[in-house]
Amino acid sequence: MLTRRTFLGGSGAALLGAALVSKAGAALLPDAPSTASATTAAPLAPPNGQPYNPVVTLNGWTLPWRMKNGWKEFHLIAEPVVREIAPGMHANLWGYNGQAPGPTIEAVEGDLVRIFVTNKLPEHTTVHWHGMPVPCGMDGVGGLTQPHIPPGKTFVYEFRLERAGTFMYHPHSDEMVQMAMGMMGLFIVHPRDPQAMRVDRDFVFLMSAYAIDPGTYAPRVDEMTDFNTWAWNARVFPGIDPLPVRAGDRVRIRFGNLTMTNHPIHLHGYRFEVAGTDGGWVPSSARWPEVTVDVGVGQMRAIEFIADRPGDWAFHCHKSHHTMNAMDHRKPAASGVSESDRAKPKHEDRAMGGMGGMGNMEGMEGMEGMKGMPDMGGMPGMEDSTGGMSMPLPENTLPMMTGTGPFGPLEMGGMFSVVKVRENLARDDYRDPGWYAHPEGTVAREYTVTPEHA
Ligand SMILES: [Cu+2]
Repeated sequence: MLTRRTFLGGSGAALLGAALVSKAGAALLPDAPSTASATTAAPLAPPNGQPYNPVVTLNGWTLPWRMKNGWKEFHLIAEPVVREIAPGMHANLWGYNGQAPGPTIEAVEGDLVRIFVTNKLPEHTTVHWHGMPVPCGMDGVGGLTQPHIPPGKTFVYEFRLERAGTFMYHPHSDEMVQMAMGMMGLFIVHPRDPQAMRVDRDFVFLMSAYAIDPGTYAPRVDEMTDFNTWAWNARVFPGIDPLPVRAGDRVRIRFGNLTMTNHPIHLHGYRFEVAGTDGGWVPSSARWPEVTVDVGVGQMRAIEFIADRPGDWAFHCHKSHHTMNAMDHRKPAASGVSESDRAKPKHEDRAMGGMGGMGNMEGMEGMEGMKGMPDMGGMPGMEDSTGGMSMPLPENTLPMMTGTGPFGPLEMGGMFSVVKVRENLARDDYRDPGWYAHPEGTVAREYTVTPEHA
């Protein structure tokens, strides 16, 4: 084990650790690349350092770095951002380098990393490296292991990456507010040996949730339980990009949960094994087949499977209210259903214009405020699924159940995407291949009595 002094190369400046960077030093800070885009960036092949197989961050990107005297230097800027949650809805969040979640940091087991954090928020912050073995003073717990980073200041974190795995970063400073505002990111530490734990496609995303009232743009940060926007990488269906996969690929999907409840994540068409947790890789002798894995608060799971069944396979949280977008329980009637109509027996309720298209909504209170039945003008890919009823949504508000597939409305929202497994996809092709062309005779169809069957 390196001593702290040799580990830091004996540099007096480096020994400041998670400390303030002086004004003179600020000119030497690495670039802090930023993006306004919420689309999935191509994997960033490492331009220097130890080779590795980069991950693909769903609706996200990887932060470039510079090498300096053997250190990988990254620069995070904590700042207010505007995130497109899905076409038709933007949220005023807090994040890093132009987006929330922040960019994925990728490096290699054994690397020395130096991460500059500049605080452009209106309040103090810190960065905690969730799950990572770091010196205690680099753990980022404001007040406990370091002073909070005041607005306008830059701190530096330095540590060696001791263990490969999937980690997260988030503030440990006014935490409830800053996490509710979307401050989080992924930190992937690749194995030193590029052949170890090798897969063909390696997707990552973070689960986050917000309380954004219909018609508004910013999360309510005092919310403790009643979140209404269930997101993967701060996107909701149909804003979440699909996961294109080449038939025969070994696929890994890693997901971390920084919401305030658990998410049973379910993949159709396959069984998978949990190959990794926040604690590291799971030995193959300790794995078992699953089709759903529950991810607790603050946990990470990495699932792996061989993509040997072509198709468009649904991939989603199995809590059905997490595959829907916001509905408003508090607003006055927006559906045109009066309080007296609402009190009518259910068969009368169903007879009311168009409500049948909502599916069976028995037992759901607050029908009068539901936002599932919008006027969809100008929102591509989100046709009204109710077949008739149409009323204006508040501005900046997504329909509750939305998305259109090749066979009609999907009636989904929130934490839902599609793993698209295709023959003849190029190794590095992550473009949406469109909808699956089912072989003839393999799609469920209406049964009709024909003379042969009679
Ligand atoms: Cu969920």
